[in-house]
Amino acid sequence: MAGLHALIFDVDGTLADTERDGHRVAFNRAFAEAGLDWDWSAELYGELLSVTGGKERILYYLDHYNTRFVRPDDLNDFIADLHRSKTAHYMTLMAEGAIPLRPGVRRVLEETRAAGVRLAIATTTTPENVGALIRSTLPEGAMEWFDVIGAGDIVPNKKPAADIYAWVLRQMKVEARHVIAFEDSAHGLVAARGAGIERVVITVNDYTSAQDFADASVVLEDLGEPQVPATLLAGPAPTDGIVDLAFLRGLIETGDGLA
Ligand code: XBP
Ligand code: MG
Repeated sequence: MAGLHALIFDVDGTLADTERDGHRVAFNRAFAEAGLDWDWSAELYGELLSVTGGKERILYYLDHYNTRFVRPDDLNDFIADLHRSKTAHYMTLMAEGAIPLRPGVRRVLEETRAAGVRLAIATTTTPENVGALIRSTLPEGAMEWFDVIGAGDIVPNKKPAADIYAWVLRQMKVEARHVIAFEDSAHGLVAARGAGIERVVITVNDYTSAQDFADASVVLEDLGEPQVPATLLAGPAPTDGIVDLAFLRGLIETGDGLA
């Protein structure tokens, strides 16, 4: 039996629904502060999410949606400055407690950690943003719950490239067959599978629910809470609609799942 040794969590859309009311709002505040008339609607933002990484997303927006913008000579510096400002706005939003964790996330973190399962993070967003979300939603000291936090520009290629998951696996010195990844998007699923992680739990959100999750182990609306079971979209059903340690161990040990 393979055994469950570690869980690796994506952040945006998975731990919390941070995209529409967190990152998008922070981008717009940074644009306004820089005197730009750019305004990313919730709908446009859904299209921009096809590119991961905030700096990469701004460039994609200029290349495809705002081609008339007169670019400064130092475009990369200009984008990096805008993105720094966006990160500051995002951290302010998190400190104000703008976004809660998704259902079941804290329960799964606490239950698995108590059982000796190691926790880690693999995300495209910045380390500052990860810290801001964790500090605003979990008890003091919760950063220490995570053995490894893989975030932002520490790898050359962002999701759907496998780099960040491969980096986290290397840092943890854990084999992919002992790991379950948690993701909300097809890009994230491809990244995890690309690093050799065969078990991936998908919790969809409004931006990702129509994406292709055929390679996932299970697809749900969320992780479920007692009295508030999760809706199952594909794969094996967790008992009482609650993703818990026993269900996760089952995914690893029986090889149940779509993939
Ligand atoms: C998240 C992202 C990030 C955030 C913005 O992807 O694509 O770019 O939208 O964060 P994932 P930054 O959930 O797959 O990690 O602006 O800090 O990049
Ligand atoms: Mg995500």
